[in-house]
Amino acid sequence: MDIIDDAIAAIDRDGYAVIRRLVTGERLRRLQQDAEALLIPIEAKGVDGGSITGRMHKGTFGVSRAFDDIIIHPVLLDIVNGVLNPSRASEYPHDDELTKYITSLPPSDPGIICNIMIKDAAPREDIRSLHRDVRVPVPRPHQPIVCNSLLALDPFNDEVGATCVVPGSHKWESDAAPDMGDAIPVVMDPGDIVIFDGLLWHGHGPNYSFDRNRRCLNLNYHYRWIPYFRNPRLSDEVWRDLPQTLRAVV
Ligand SMILES: O=C(O)CCC(=O)C(=O)O
Repeated sequence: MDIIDDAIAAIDRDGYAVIRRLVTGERLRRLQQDAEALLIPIEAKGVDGGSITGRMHKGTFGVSRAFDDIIIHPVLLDIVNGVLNPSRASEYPHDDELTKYITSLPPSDPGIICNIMIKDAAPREDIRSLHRDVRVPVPRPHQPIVCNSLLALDPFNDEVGATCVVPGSHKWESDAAPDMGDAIPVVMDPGDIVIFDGLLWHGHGPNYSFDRNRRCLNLNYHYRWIPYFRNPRLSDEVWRDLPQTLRAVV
């Protein structure tokens, strides 16, 4: 068992895995700076009620080359390809319905695509409610079709709104949302990454601090046939210069 197999087994069993220190040192500092430069204000829910100014950046791949090497980080890609590999995944009760649904769709490239955005939990920002990232009309549970991940750019802990997960909930049949009290925080240092099955119930806790942002890169890998999350098209000039491994997943 190595780090990749361990992570794939944990995602299969618990719905999520954390890889420590995926990015470190100078590379991490540049990621923090590049993410900070792109974040734009949005309206968010405050812990004291009412709205506050939060921050986010969507469509990141279309405007920045600063994260390309992270999208194709070999450890991350090996884990994602393992999780989203139908012959490697365990059997789930509704795999047949999933196959039937996929064959009913117009033919599509069978590959995997990554959508990248930057997320923040701003000081005094309230929770992101628990949710699943998979919305296809197939009964649950079924094989993973979305493998989401959040690369911490700041410390993730109970004070600043860590991502929280309900372990094992990717195998639940019911789509009834669990209580926030059922979720546990994913405590991480900057450079750590949490990778999870899109069927796992997850969200983030409140950022109680007055002055600490909780930023992350959100890399969402999923099958191309899923009709959401599309990357903006790049100009031919930019596209030509991208490595083939990257072109295959964007
Ligand atoms: O920002 C977080 O910690 C949670 C993000 C999330 O819920 C998602 O990407 O679906």
